[in-house]
Amino acid sequence: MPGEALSPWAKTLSNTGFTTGVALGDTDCDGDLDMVLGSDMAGFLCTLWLNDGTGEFTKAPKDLVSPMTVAVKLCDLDRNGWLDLATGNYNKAQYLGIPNRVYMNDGAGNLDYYTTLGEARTHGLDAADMNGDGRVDLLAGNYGEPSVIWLNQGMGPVFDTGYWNSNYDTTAAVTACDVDGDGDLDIIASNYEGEPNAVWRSR
Ligand SMILES: [Ca+2]
Ligand SMILES: [Ca+2]
Ligand SMILES: [Ca+2]
Ligand SMILES: [Ca+2]
Repeated sequence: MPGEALSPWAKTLSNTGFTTGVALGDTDCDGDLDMVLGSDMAGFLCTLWLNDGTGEFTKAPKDLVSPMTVAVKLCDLDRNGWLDLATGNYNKAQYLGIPNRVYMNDGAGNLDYYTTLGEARTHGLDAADMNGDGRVDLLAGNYGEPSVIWLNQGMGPVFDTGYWNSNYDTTAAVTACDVDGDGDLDIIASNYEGEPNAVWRSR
């Protein structure tokens, strides 16, 4: 109701430690939003939390073996109606790139490791159909090296890259959106270390 105060409702999930990424989506197709948490600390894995429909979350039995995950993104990569997961990974302590990962939903709500995507210092992820072919592509914003669009070629899916490279910016987050209203998706990259943020317009 307009003007009505929100009821205080603070709650915590059991400790997963050093969480750096969160994504919400209905991973088990039961009508409520579930949650994936990523952690960039060595020794902590990604976790999937299932919603009982009232906002109470229970951790799925199986953790996702995705090391040093800074960003998580849920999206339907194979267009079967079940949300899949991409994780952006980065060894911050050693300033090293490590492979990003893709997990496919098995159609029962389980996210199974599927493939890696490159080896970069990925800090930000987004998912959108960048080339308008109906398949969701993945954007990886990388820190101190070129950022990349992974084009979804279907057939599994298989990914191809080279579609978009930025400068060697210290990119911390990326998002795809149509900023100039011409019907195609552009990209906003937010950069760290005092660098200008950037808007990349599709032409
Ligand atoms: Ca659900
Ligand atoms: Ca899927
Ligand atoms: Ca596409
Ligand atoms: Ca545009």
